[in-house]
Amino acid sequence: VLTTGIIGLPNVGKSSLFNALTEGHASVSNYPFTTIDSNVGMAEVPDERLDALARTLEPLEVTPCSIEYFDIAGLVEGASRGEGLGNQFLGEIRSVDAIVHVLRCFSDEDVVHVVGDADPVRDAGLVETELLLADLELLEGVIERRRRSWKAAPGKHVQEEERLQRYLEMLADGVPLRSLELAREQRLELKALGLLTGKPVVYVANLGEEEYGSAESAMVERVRAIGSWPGADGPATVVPVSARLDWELRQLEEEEREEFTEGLGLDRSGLERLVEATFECLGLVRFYTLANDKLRAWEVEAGTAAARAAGKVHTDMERGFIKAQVASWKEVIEEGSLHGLHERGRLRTEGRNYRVEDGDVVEFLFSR
Ligand SMILES: Nc1nc2c(ncn2[C@@H]2O[C@H](COP(=O)(O)OP(=O)(O)OP(=O)(O)O)[C@@H](O)[C@H]2O)c(=O)[nH]1
Ligand SMILES: [Mg+2]
Repeated sequence: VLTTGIIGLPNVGKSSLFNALTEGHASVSNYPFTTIDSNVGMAEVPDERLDALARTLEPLEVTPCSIEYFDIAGLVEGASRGEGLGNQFLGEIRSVDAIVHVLRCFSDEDVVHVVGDADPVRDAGLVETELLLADLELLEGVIERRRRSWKAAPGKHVQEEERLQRYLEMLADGVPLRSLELAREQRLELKALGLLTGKPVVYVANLGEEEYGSAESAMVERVRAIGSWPGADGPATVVPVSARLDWELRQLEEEEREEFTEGLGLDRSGLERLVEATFECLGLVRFYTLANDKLRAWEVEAGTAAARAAGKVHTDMERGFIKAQVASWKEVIEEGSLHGLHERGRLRTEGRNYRVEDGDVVEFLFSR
């Protein structure tokens, strides 16, 4: 499954957000460093298309995609040198796919701010510096260890050596590795090395209740400007939430929740938007299968070929792939059933190299 690490300064609302996302029970208090041992929880990915398909097809079982969240201790300046609790916990999120960086945009005198007033851009800078320093230290260690094999086989690892040295220089210049445009293989290498600044980031602007839902907060605009940092290639992805309120909303019955969300002037909860942004920053699309009366959502990288997507469902399906029968989720809903589309010859037949599109409903045919 997809994994995500929630980071930020202490007392910015990380555990509140975690609870809202996972219906979890992490402790939340107005003291900094409430979280010491990290919390881990799964969240089902809210999916309106899946819900609509389920209403139409009335399957026995519905399984959405899920995301695993790690809620770690607050980071502080110097965390990478072992200050506070942060550094030791950074290790726990080295293997995640994406980072959710929570920024405190609410003012509340009852909730201590470890640095001063609400200033999300300054806070983001402090945390980013800690990530850069942690990566610098990690990469120096890696290079140190690899140097021996580089020496043992001169000329054989030139590219690797140059690449890692280039990363090291970037980090030393304060440029996060996520700003690099890399081929898939190299992105996987960054992930395998556990380099934090190489992971995509979604910024969460944790707004006060009164600001939530108001068209566009000035704070959110300021956070978006984080994208003008060295190496950043455009405005940052920012999702406004109100962690405390979203958590309260989450605990309501669905009908009541919809009423409240509408009353706040929101089309969807911040949590749904966050999940969507996470999928987007990872370049993932969702497709759906209906087999044995079980409807299920799957995530794959955009551009994944049908045969490979079939392998996500079952390895046998990739090996024995014959063809895929495909319709968009909207077509299925319009028709009312896959069978109906089939009867009327409206299911497209696609080969193994067909690139699965977001929202496809796919039936794989394969030989055992
Ligand atoms: N007013 C207001 N308070 C909030 C909001 N979100 C969180 N808080 C409060 O902020 C305090 C800290 O929340 P936590 O979720 O524990 O924050 P954290 O980032 O996990 O903190 P540490 O684990 O100590 O790093 C709690 O008192 C929350 O109720 C919000 O949107 N508005
Ligand atoms: Mg916490």
